[in-house]
Amino acid sequence: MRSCCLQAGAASCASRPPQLETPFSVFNQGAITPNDAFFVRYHWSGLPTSIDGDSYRLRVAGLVKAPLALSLAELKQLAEPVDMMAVTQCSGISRGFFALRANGGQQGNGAMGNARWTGIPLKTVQEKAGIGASAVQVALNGLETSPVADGLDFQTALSVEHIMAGDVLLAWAMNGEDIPFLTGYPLRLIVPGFYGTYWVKHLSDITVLDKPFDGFWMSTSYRIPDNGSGFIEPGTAVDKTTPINRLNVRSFVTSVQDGAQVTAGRDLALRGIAFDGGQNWQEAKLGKDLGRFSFREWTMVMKAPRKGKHVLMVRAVNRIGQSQPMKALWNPMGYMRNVVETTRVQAV
Ligand SMILES: Nc1nc2c(c(=O)[nH]1)N[C@H]1C(S)=C(S)[C@@H](COP(=O)(O)O)O[C@H]1N2
Ligand SMILES: [Mo]
Repeated sequence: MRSCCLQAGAASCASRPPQLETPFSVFNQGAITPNDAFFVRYHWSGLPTSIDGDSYRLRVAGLVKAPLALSLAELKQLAEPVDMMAVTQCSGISRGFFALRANGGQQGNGAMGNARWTGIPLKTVQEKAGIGASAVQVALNGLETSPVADGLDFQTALSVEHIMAGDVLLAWAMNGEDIPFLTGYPLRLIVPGFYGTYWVKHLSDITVLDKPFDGFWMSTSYRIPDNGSGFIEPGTAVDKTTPINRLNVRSFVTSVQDGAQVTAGRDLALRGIAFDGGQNWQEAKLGKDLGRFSFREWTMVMKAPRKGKHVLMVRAVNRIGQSQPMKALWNPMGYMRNVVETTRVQAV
């Protein structure tokens, strides 16, 4: 595809940006989330309604020896393409389930997805531009703008060190097709193991900086308590914060819905998904390993449940012993929810 648009003749977005969650049943169909069911989230409604893949350029500027303006064709020539399975999850996923309300979109569990991304390491482009020795961070901006004059443009930043580690990708394909418009056509940043806020869509500008980026979405928003866990007791004060970063451990039952009826006395096959910020799973009954940043399917059999109510719980533990709390942990922005999920079933 040479260009992509929202819808033929679409005028522009309404005053609110599109927010779509993946229907939860999709997660039971496999470890890969299909392109047409992938959740969508934007901060501002000022999206372009069509993007021409031929005239698109990725600009690299700031503290570099040679500023760049690369076409998609040039980018694809820069290095051998890399394929990577990786989960993205909105920082505020499941926020709507907190008993103590947290500000922001009241999301359910559908603000996540796992896909196979194809692209080249951002590191390759940085090396081509030649990063200055005093470079500290890289600011990342996409094509959309705020519809209001004083709106704070959505930009995030990553450390030079993180990018130079090599696993951050500039991706043009998702599950073998061009990245769909609302998922970031024509180029999206893939930051494996990190929350969605860094996965900038319609990436157009990369600016190398000699100090930490001070834009609103890094300096004020998307920050968590800087206390190791990122959580605090409701009602206590937060003294220091740090930008949200790695995904924590999470798992779900996908085959049975909360409140479902099942047959008493007959084995109940259960399946689901689990993931974390890039550690490997150690437990048995796991599905195919699609890589350490991917969803991992799991299955098990619940031996002939007796008649009556049962509560199913799923809990993942990674290789270094990190797991999920039994009671939801909290922070003022409602980020990073990873409580052990419960699915109630009635055996009849
Ligand atoms: N250009 C752009 N990229 C963006 C955002 C945005 O508002 N604009 N939101 C970020 C956030 S907070 C999330 S959770 C993910 C959502 O990705 P998706 O829409 O593909 O699900 O995109 C990230 N990248
Ligand atoms: Mo997000």
